[in-house]
Amino acid sequence: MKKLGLLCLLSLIFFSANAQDYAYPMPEYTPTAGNLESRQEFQDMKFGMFIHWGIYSVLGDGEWVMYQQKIKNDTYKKLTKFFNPQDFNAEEWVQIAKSAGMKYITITSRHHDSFSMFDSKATDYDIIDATRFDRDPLKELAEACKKEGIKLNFYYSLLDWAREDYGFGHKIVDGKPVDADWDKYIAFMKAQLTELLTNYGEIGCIWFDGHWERKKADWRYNEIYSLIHELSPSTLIANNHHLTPIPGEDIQTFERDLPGENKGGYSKGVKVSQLPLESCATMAKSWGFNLNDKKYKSTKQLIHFLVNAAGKNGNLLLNVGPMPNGEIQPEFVQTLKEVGAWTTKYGESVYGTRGNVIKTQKWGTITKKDKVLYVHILNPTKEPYIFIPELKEKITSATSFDGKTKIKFKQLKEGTFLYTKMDSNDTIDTVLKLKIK
Ligand code: FHN
Repeated sequence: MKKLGLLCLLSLIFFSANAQDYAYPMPEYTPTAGNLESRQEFQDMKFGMFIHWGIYSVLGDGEWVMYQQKIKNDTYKKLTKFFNPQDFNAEEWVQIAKSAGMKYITITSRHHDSFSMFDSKATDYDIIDATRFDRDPLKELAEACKKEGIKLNFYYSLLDWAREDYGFGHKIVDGKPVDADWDKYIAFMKAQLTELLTNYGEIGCIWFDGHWERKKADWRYNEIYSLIHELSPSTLIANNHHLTPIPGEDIQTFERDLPGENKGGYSKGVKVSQLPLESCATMAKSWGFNLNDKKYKSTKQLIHFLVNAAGKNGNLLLNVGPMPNGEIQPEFVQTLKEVGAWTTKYGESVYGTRGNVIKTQKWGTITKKDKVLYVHILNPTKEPYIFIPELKEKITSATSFDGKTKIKFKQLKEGTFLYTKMDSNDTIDTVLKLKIK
């Protein structure tokens, strides 16, 4: 019942998705050459690990536990005393991501609960000042990522349930919360973003979240985005506001959905833009560690998500919520290993590809790299062929993925027939290669 109430509330919050609703000044923005290059690199990477980790993990009830269990801030703060993740090993996390085939990591630097998971001089409510852990996990992660060639991105919550200057729940008048200190809050965020962009090496992306809680506020993106682009022009900005992107942003995100879809309920009316696209998804239901969440997605489901995202020209940012001891739960590690076996074999058909070659079909989708089309048969047909509509490119040859078996095809004006045996040994995805002119 509690969950149903929350769902209703969220769907109300997310109902409107019109970028024009945001009526405040935006930065004058022309991306630098370095920024445009980062966008290409981002698109080439295709697969990233999302990490939701905070003191909430102690309660094992997801990252919204403070809100859902109506825990007052003074009580919630006691969690800092129990958070001492002695088994945290940044190298291990990076290895798990890397062997799954993930090329980047996006980690929560501060979530809605207000707690900063990094050493921040802008607040004492951070991992160094408020816990006995006495280590900065983002610093350790930044070092491990650098060593292993993994890009590091920071999630940053705009919404804050605890700070007085934010004034959670206060009415918004003239773009600001009444009886709070909006100027101070904006200055605080700018100070933290400056820390995140100057103390952790090169950061691939700042990934904002929480705008949707305050749609009528002036978030001062003109200042915030300009600050980021000035401090680090190649760093990309994503904002999970569930709107069509607004000026100054470099990536468009889709929560629990493929680009252009709205099955998750967060993307109603959202138009797919020309920016690099990214879908984020959970491995079970929850983002933050949830002891009771056993709704694990299968390896096959996750690979299909990755391939379908690539087919729609997007990346997949797949989430893990580490446990309070600092480890990623074994169920996720196992599934990621299996995903890794697939990406090791078929990665070529995903990394560096672009999508939107055809509309997604019942049987699957297509990705493209240079003069090769990768046909992904995700749902084998009953007929001994598949039909590919709308294909403009002239096919010169069709083979199995390993190139060893030739495949008969007939290319007509209306589309192409590929006479293929669906590989019953490979029920996840039968990948075929079409060479084109
Ligand atoms: O409220 C958050 C949620 O906790 C999580 O961080 C997801 C990730 O996309 N975003 C928000 C809901 O839109």
